[in-house]
Amino acid sequence: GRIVHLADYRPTDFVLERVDLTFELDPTDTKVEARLIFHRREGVDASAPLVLDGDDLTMTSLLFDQIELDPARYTATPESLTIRDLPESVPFEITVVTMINPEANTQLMGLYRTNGIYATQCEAEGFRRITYFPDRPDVLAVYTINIIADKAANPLLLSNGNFLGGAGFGPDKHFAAWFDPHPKPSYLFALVAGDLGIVADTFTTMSGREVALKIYVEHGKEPRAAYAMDALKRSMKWDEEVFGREYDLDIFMIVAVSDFNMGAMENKGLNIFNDKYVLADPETATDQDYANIEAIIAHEYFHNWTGNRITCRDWFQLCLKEGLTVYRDHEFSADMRSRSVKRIAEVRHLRSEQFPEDAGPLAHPVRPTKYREINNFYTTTVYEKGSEVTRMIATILGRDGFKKGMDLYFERHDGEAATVEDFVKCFEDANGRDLTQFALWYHQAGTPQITVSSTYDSSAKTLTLSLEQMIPATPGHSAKEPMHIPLRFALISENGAEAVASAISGGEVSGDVVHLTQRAQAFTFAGIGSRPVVSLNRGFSAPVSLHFAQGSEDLAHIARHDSDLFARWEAITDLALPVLTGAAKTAREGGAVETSRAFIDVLLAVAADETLEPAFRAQALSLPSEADIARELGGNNDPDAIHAGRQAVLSGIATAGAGVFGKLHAIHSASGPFTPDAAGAGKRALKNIALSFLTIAENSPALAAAAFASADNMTDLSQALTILAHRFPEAVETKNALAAFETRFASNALVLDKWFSIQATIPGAASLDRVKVLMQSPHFAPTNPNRVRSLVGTFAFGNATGFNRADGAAYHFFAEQILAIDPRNPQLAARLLTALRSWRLLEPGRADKARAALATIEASPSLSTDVRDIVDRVLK
Ligand code: HT7
Ligand code: ZN
Repeated sequence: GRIVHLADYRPTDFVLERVDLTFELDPTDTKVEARLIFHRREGVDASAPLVLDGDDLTMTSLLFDQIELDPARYTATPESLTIRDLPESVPFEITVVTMINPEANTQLMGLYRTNGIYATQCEAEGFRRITYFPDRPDVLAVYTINIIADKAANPLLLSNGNFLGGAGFGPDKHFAAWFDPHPKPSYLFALVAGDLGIVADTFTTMSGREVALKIYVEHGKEPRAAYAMDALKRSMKWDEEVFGREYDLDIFMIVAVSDFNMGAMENKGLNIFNDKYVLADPETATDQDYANIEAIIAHEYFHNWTGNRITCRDWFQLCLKEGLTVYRDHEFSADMRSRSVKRIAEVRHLRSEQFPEDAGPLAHPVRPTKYREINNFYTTTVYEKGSEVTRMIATILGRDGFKKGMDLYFERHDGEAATVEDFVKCFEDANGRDLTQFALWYHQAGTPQITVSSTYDSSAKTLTLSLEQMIPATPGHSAKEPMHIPLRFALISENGAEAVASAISGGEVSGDVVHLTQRAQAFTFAGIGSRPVVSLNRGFSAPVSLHFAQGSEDLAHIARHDSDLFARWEAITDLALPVLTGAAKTAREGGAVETSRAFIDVLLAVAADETLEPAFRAQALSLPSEADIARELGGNNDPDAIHAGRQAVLSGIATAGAGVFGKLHAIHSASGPFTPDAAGAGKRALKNIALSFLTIAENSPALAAAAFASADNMTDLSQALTILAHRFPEAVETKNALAAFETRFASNALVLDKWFSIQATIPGAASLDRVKVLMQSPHFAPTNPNRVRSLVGTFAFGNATGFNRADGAAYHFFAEQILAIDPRNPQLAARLLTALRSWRLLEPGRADKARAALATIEASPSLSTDVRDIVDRVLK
């Protein structure tokens, strides 16, 4: 594929006025008739042809104003339809018929079949696999959809908008018509047909309109959609209360399907979901599943305003809808749950996924300027860093200023396809603030590195905070400008109180935010009676790495006293990292790891502190991951040593804290009936991490086996199984538990995904053979993305010692898998392949073997554009 550049953007030559589509559904021979009304845009040359996009299309008929078009006037290929000699100014109608084969569509883009259900996925460029079309997000039109299908097999015929009507159609068929009054781009088109169960409810909007809510799932699974429905109603209410946004159709539908490339899709009025993010009950869903469902239901619903009503001018603007909508779903979850605990989870995710992306060969700005395959830009940088950039706007402008900017954005751009510049301008105009420097966050890739030092002058009673920023070089961009970095801070005095300080020099300080805008700045604060401890980047106000040589006593002080729980967790992390990197080095040298008593004391004090919410204590006890340690070490990494060092630290904590963990486990084991809310989840998290430490201390599978036997919910059951499998892979208790789990959930593919993942992440070199055996399981299906991700994906992304086994065998296996998946589903293959993006951080032996595996992929003559794009960039 050729490279697309932002700089080449220009509007279409023809304006699309209306779209009428008629589908005659058939598993292998679906007929699509598209009637499109266009007119030439003012000022466009009268000789310019109409060029429509296609992908793998077969055209059987083409009419111009209802009359067959002379073949001399058009050129049709599977990839495009060009029509010449068109009217200079009057509107005209094109009627094009294409034939498509949903059954053969394994890419899951366009119209496909999954378990007997017809479903579509059109973002980003799937609509062109259905019919010839100006398939780009700045072409907005009103759609009418007619669906004709066999009645017995497809009692449901769904599309976007409001239902117009339906009737019988011949002896065995019926039809339905849908009309969506809101102009939309083609990527938001959706069609679903088939036989599904329905969960129905209603929502009354703030202006008193009643909206029908429907969630469609496989028959028999209706009870498992109750939580999703509840999350949907809460999302609708929250968007009214917090953003003033009301729903705008008579019906809102969600369809759950089992073959899906991503989490879900925000099609107007007809969201389509990976069933993993709809179905839940205590027996089959973990607390994490519940939290994910709540977040993704909200995310897709919120797109109705941020993405659908206001969409993107082009795909370079993807963060305009994604970053903003992630920010909105983060805020929603923070309001539904514990704000600090939610923030900790967000930052863990950002650091483990986005920071490595931003530091490696796939780094790109939040608003990229070129791409070869747009599917590869649905990245954690666009989504999560994009959300952090939105959050910083709110931090800089304050709650009210942010709200004013958002209101202006909705008012000014409703019904339009907008750009990042349009978005930023709304905040500037609504607040009278220049955000030019701030906007660099959209344009400069790389995680800013901030070096910090502080000096206290006891005679002048001043504190000086010196900050220096460095933005690392990223592919294609080495010289970077200093950015506007808003850092929340507090000065904490000896007794734990927050000192009131006034900034006297150095730059802008507004409230509790220091604005770092120059390469180096020193801020001085006056009126400080004794040396304070600096708590910086509270709440993770900026997505940066801080290099602050803070003594461990200061960190322990923050960990014990900061009123911001996020900052306390961060201080614990900062205490843990040197312990863990030190342990990895010691383990690599073959030495005996000793864990600092001071660190253990801080950790156990937090664990035992009954004034703190259980979910927070569980987070504090979940030490930085092996990937976090690898990132901190920064190169020449040996995953086995990192693992061994971390295990030794865990043992040290387990032994010293056995008493504390015993109590926590006992208290929270008797915590009453299951509720999926945050409070219940927090107690389970604390109990289960206590169980894992107790198991380490006792070095016996007995406790976990007992927990497995008595669990009354999937969180406890899967945690117990994980502890057994990861600690005692060969124990009879583990074998029995794995077999019992498999038998009990044999008919529930989503639960078996957990069974695959738990086994795929058993540490050590032997896991490769385990994964190979599991691929032969009757429960595994190489064509289903959830199965592939839970087994191959979890192994590659989540099993550092297994995937990086020293002989390189797992890289070789992985390359084979990528080459096998690619012809079927390029999007899935390309996404999995990013597991190798940080290969350069490995020690030379492993790095060479990883490079060789990448080279075999690169040498394949028939790669998809998706995989070719990733492998080329990762090797460059
Ligand atoms: N806007 C959607 C992103 C998306 C997608 C979803 C499913 C399959 C393929 C896809 N390509 C892009 C999901 C979202 O961010 O809400
Ligand atoms: Zn989204």
